[in-house]
Amino acid sequence: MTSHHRVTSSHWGAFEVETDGTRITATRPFAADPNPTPIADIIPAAVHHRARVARPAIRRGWLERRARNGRGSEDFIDLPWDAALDIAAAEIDRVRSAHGNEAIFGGSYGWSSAGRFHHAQSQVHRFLNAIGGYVASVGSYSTGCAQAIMPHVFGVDFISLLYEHQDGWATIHDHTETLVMFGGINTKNAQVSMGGVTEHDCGDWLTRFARKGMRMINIGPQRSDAPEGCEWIATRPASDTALMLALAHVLESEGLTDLDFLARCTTGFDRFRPYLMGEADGQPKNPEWAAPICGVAPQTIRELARRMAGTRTLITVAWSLQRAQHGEQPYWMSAVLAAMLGQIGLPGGGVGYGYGAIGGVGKSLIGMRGMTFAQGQNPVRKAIPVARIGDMLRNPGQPYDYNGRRQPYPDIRLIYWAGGNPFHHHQDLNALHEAWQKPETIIVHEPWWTATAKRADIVFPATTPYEREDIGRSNLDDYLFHVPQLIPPVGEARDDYDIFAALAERLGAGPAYSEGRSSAEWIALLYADYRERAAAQGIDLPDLAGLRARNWMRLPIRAEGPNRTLFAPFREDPQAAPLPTPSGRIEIFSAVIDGFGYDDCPGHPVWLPPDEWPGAARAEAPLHLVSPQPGDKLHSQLECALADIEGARPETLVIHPDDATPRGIASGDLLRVFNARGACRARALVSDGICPGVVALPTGAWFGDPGGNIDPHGNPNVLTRDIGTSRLGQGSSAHTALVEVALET
Ligand SMILES: Nc1nc2c(c(=O)[nH]1)N[C@H]1C(S)=C(S)[C@@H](COP(=O)(O)OP(=O)(O)OC[C@H]3O[C@@H](n4cnc5c(=O)[nH]c(N)nc54)[C@H](O)[C@@H]3O)O[C@H]1N2
Ligand SMILES: Nc1nc2c(c(=O)[nH]1)N[C@H]1C(S)=C(S)[C@@H](COP(=O)(O)OP(=O)(O)OC[C@H]3O[C@@H](n4cnc5c(=O)[nH]c(N)nc54)[C@H](O)[C@@H]3O)O[C@H]1N2
Ligand SMILES: [Mo]
Repeated sequence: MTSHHRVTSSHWGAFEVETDGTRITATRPFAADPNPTPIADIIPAAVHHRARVARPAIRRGWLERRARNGRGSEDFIDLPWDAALDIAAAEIDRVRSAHGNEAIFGGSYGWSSAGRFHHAQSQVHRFLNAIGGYVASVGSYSTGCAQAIMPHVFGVDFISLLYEHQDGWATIHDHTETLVMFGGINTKNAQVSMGGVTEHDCGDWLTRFARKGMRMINIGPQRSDAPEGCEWIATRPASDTALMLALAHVLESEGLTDLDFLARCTTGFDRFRPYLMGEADGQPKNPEWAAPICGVAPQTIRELARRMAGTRTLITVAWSLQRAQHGEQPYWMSAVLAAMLGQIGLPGGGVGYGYGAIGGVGKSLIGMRGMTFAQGQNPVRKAIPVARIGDMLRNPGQPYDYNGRRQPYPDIRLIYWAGGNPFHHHQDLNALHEAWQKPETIIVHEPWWTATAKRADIVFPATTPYEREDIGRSNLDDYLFHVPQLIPPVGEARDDYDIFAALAERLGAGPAYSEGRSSAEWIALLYADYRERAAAQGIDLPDLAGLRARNWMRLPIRAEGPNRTLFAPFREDPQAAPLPTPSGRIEIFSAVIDGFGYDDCPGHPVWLPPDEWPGAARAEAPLHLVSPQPGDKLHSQLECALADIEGARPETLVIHPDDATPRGIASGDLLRVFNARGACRARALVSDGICPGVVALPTGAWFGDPGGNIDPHGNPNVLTRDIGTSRLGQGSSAHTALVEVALET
């Protein structure tokens, strides 16, 4: 705590922190990072912000009457730690005795902070497991839909596909001639990565690609999704599957399909082809059919298809495409299109997912997994798809479909959240606010008074990473950090670990949770184990004292030269190296999915119009809203301090001149953005860098007023729709929403 300039690591990278012993006074870029992000600049203001939770707090109506209504509007009463812990432990015990542990929801989704030990997710799950279990959640808001569909197509789980089986940047640089980027590759998003990205190199790679003469084509609603200088084919959101089908139609009608690859490495083209060519439904999926759907001229589609067939082409797909109703379809169809091009398994060819979505994708690293704090076993073997929380709260006991299974939603009485902000991340927040009044008790750990903390009954103040010691390491990065404690805890904040240990003790599960160890002892143990595994791989690491003294080090795990993906041996000999799909090949038609009988995700990719998109626009909501990730922060984190900056809020909404002019809107104007689900304020930015008929409002502004009132800060989730992508994926459909925009009077 005495050191004054130390390096710390975060989801947005490493940075130097300066303190006066009790307060963070400044941050500075980390010297080894060629492109440091400015996200850390706001840390001093955020860490000492008036929005910090100072003391344990209990909502008045809950404390006095166990009242469930009043969440979000009532005041809180501060309590001493022991009193608050006693009350929380007694309540958890009451719920588990009266209703069983399956009445406790501990999915607790969220990014919380980086750091291997102080990971709120692992800790809340370990705690709830130690006291008898909880209802969990599976998948993510990021890629939940892809995680369900892609194993049916390629046989590998989506996360390992991303991180282990895709071409690295160097391979793309050396081999790709045409880079077709659905949803772009956005360096704004590559600022962050789960657990951290130390060298921000995505932008440099894109510059190198351009310098080499690679043709880079951004396909999507916003020009800014790819670096300046890339070609931009402006398309409407949710139309990618139609465009991909049309590209496939051109290949097939012009004899450009790689029939040999299809025969050797795929199954089911014979089932898909009649749909593509229109023999099945009388509608050929040709460029003339796709043009009015996606807004791209037929000739542009034809030329692109020919170019893709004639050069080494890598199709990349942003994660945003699957965060929409029927998000399974563009993902599956991108694989089918790549298979028809026949370049899967060739270096720099085929298809890849999420380049630029986070900073780690494209870095080729060898081995060395991170340290993890074991969560234990969950005796309650129930988990919902993560984005279905609203449905779960609204429909206890009702059945829901998910990837071939049908199960009833559990009846939740107590929600425990640590390290996430559902009143940032979930869709249709006004509806969530209603559903949120149903459980008897809601307990939240938070450093800040977020919209979720304000809607809890019991709030425990958590430390930030600057207030505790940890180890920093991401599986997608090649640096290792000792994360020093830089300042004492702010207010009465405690580490999540200590809060759970105190509760576990009161619930008779102290030893099961803590095994008698302090945080410092756990960190020493996790690191010693990690060091041993490193040694087995021939990597010599200092002991903990040594790492503490060094603060950080680069690990020698960067793969040199082009990498070889899972698909190369498969391509060479699909018999000898089959994929782990039922057929051993890439599944263009999936008998398994077909067998589920879902009309919203049939046996091969199809174009299904969403319920809300420009083709279904109505007078009261004519514009398609996309809500991308914010460039100035990570989700809703640090927002309290960013919002203090003069003129920064409400958030900025990008709108095309064709849509702005008839509404009398100019850049800088204050807007009301609304639909039947809710309304928020926003600040206009009129730009021809967005497709007409589409508006973009980033996520992350703190949700203000519930109910019919207008959200003052510009949180798009008052407008988004809370439906699953389909019965297969049940992912978040954040990008499926129609809105109207008007000058705020
Ligand atoms: N409309 C729309 N909505 C979206 C998306 C979209 O594209 N459009 N994207 C979705 C996606 S992909 C994601 S991943 C989610 C992100 O949603 P979240 O991950 O829930 O968002 P964060 O703001 O990162 O929330 C993390 C919370 O943890 C708190 N925290 C930080 N460190 C600690 C700690 O050490 N202990 C504790 N107890 N708390 C801590 C922070 O203060 C913050 O409130 O949003 C989703 N929502
Ligand atoms: N700075 C910063 N970076 C982040 C995050 C953050 O909060 N801040 N969050 C991280 C997280 S958790 C995740 S999951 C990733 C998300 O990574 P992505 O999901 O890839 O990113 P988004 O920003 O949601 O969307 C990228 C772009 O896709 C375009 N788009 C939207 N809908 C469509 C569509 O239907 N078709 C096409 N072709 N394009 C479309 C939009 O113009 C948008 O700008 O980002 C990560 N990176
Ligand atoms: Mo995400």
